[in-house]
Amino acid sequence: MSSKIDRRRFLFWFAGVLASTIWSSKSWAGDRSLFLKDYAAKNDLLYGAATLHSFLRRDKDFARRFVEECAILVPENDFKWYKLRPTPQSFDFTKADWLVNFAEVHDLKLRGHTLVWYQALPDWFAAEVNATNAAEHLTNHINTLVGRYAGKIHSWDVVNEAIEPKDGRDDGLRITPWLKYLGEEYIELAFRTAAAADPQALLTYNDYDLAYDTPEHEARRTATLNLLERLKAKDVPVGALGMQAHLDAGKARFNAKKLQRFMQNVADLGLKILVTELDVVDRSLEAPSIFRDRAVANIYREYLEIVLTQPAVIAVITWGLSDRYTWLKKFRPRDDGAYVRPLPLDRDLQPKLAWKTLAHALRYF
Ligand code: 9MR
Repeated sequence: MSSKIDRRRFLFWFAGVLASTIWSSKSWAGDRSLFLKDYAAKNDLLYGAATLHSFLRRDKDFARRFVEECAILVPENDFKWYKLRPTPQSFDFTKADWLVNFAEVHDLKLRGHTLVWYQALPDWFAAEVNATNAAEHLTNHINTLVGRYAGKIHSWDVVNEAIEPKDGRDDGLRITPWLKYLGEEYIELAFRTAAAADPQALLTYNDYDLAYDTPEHEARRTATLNLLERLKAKDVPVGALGMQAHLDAGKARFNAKKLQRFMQNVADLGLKILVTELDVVDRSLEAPSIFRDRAVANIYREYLEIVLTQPAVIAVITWGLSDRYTWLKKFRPRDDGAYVRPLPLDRDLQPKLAWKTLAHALRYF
């Protein structure tokens, strides 16, 4: 019995290895004439990825592949408060400027991420910011940063992750320093300030855990929609919803109808939708990469087949491009120590099944 299973497992594994060898062979890669951004463009979509200034600057192969595959770049960390604000009075734009220039030179659109978040704040924040000066800190940060790059940013994540139903408020808002000091109005203030500083940029509300058919995700969908409705009712200049989509190949599945209804409700408010931080955790999957790659690619396909039916979607952005550089290496490491494989390209910058799935979904859905 067990030897039969072993034999079947081996054959399955062998077929997989064969397929992956053929798939990732140089000849295939050499024949490739279209990249993810090209498939997306055929369907009026933008494809892009998040990355760091340091990866692009010191890894020339990665930078070349980034420019080949992507039409839009998201600074994964370099536009956050803790990277930009050495002191309460000052800004250090060295890395942000480098990225803006890189995007310009390589004809990439650029997303700003992120203006108002409760995480990634500088060390001085807690001691410095209080109810009296919070509004001034918020508007000064937004005016300076958004104003500096006005006209060069495709879209700004103005407010990030402002919802947390588990915090127990009726409106589902997350209890953050901004909420504590300024009340719900901090959200409106942030959007209005950003719109005045750069009237051209698409202003986005960005959040996570919106995809699955679970009570937690349903609660966040409801609270998010309610927030967007309140903002629109007050003519707050919010232009889009960012759905992060950090998915997990080992977790709950989608309910196409519920997700599509949510997205339709968002679209009915006159908002665009961006998939802003797509990746797929492979932590709970068995070790051989061929199994993992197939499961991860399936999640990409399932998710995109649902969300890309919504015409309000304008962009699909993965949180990283290659498994060489992914936050999940540190934040969701595998117990067996194997490299995590959540992204379209492998560590050698070669396309995986997830790449093929993305290309197909971007083109045809
Ligand atoms: O990937 C980012 C990681 O490198 C940072 O350490 C972390 C804190 O700044 O933020 C990660 O990106 C997050 C993004 O900014 C907002 N959505 C969730 C992302 C993953 O945690």
